[in-house]
Amino acid sequence: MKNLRLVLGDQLCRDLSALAGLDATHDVVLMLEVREETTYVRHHRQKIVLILSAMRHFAARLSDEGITVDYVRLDAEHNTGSFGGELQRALARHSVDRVIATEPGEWRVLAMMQGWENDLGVPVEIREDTRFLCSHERFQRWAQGRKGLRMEFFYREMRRETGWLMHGAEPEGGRWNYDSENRKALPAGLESPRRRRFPPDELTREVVDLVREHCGEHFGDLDGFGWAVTRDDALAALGEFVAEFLPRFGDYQDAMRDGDDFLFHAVLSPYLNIGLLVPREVCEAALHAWQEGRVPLAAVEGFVRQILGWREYVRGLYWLRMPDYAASNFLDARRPLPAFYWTGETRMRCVRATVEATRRNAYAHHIQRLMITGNFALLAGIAPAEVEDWYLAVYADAFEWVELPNTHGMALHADGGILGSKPYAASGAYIDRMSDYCAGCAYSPKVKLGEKACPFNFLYWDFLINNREHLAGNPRMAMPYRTLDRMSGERRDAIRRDAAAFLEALDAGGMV
Ligand code: FAD
Ligand code: DLZ
Ligand code: SF4
Repeated sequence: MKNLRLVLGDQLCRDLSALAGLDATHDVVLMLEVREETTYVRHHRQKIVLILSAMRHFAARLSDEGITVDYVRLDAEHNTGSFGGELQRALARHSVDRVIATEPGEWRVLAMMQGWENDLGVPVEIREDTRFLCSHERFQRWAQGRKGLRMEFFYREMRRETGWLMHGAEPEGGRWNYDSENRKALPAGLESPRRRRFPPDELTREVVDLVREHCGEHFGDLDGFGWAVTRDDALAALGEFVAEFLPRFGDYQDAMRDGDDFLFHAVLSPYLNIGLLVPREVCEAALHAWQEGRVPLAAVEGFVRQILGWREYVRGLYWLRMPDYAASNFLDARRPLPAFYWTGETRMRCVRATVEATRRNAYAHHIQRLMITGNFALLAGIAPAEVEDWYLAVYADAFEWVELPNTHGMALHADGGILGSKPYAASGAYIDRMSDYCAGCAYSPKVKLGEKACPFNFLYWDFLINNREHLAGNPRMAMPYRTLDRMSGERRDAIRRDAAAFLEALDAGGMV
């Protein structure tokens, strides 16, 4: 039997289910660079280079093994620009009995894939993506019959199942979660170590030129591209992270510093999400360092929680709830996305710094995504779909299965609390405590009203006022509503006035 085995740009893993049982004498691996995928949102140019270059390196690795790879380049003559169109052309080139694919990471692509058998008249086998630690079936079993789908309980079950950080039936150290120890601000003199970047080789330089030519209007710097595009280099990045950064990952997980773009974070999400690394080996590398006494328990627990907990949980939730999940808009947020999400032109230094870092690196760490750009979008009532398109475009690690629950659920509370028990809304005081942004800002986090006031301050209270009917009944919001209700009527009026003036200027495209 001759099979055509499709490998997508975020499936660059030698153990991919679509490659299982491959017979190199007959089978052909098909890889497709297509315009539709580079433009369904205007991806950051580094993200496109990362994916296309990693695809080309992966194809070369398969060829070196003696596997036949049919690789269609973006600028190939007659490239139709879509997966479906290119698969049809490939079927005319190869007479095969069957197409084998691994399920994609996005609902949009799964819907396409499910139509191929009918449209193309060839059997299409869609296999489960076995790179994850929790299968769809396992997640559904966990979710079944539960009133709330809190990540913490899912995580505990996964800890029990993997045996990671367990001492018999008990969590290592007696606690499941060391989150409360992961919220330190950065001490003034503490520098994060220099992080290795991977200078582009000839193949990557070719892709950089291609992307410069074809995606000129896309967001994002191309100069200084330094992502790993091979498994070997991604493994080197993992090794460096575990040795140099992980020991302090827990302590400063929530900190932000202007100009220090990566701090003690892993910066491994793009590699995990496109298949250069798999979650099991990443967690095991961290656990091994802890077993050898090189990493404290709080740091390794914090890290494992992100991957075994959050990453698996958001994927489970995405596939459990899609396609309806994306359509909800619990807080009825409708404002268009402000232009400064693309230009960075705002007087709010925290937002400007986050957008500029995003443009430089196709990366911002979790707290910048959640508590700066996400928090602003939540407080200002930006329409979820517009915010989601932005997140999907600008980060190298953004694929809908992971981007959507984080944006729609965690940052915007647009799912009405399926993912998070309360909105992550915060005023300027939080940002001031966790970063150095406020010191150089045109606004002051200490000032609550008037021209100098930090917009996050009055927008925070205005958000609570506007969303009282949706949020006041939430026990976790009781305290802020009590504080709001203790304010004088004049103070509340002043908050509303300042917020309205700010939002009017925002809508008019003024410099805010
Ligand atoms: P670290 O902070 O060092 O964490 C280690 C690893 O844990 C990451 O590599 C990642 O694989 C995993 N992880 C951590 N937090 C999460 C999370 N909340 N959900 C899933 N995995 C997590 N992550 C993406 O991979 N793709 C996205 O498109 C994406 N969009 C996001 C949008 C918003 C609004 C928010 C608030 C978060 C988003 N995240 C996304 C989650 C998180 O911000 C990134 O995974 C993280 O910043 C990646 O950087 P890192 O590798 O340095 O992670
Ligand atoms: C994101 C992306 C881009 C920019 N380009 C391609 C491509 O040309 N070919 C490809 O196979 N995949 C690409 N991808 C990744 C896909 O968009 C991704 O596989 C789907 O979104 C499913 O997760
Ligand atoms: Fe951001 Fe407000 Fe601080 Fe300025 S004062 S950096 S707007 S939190």
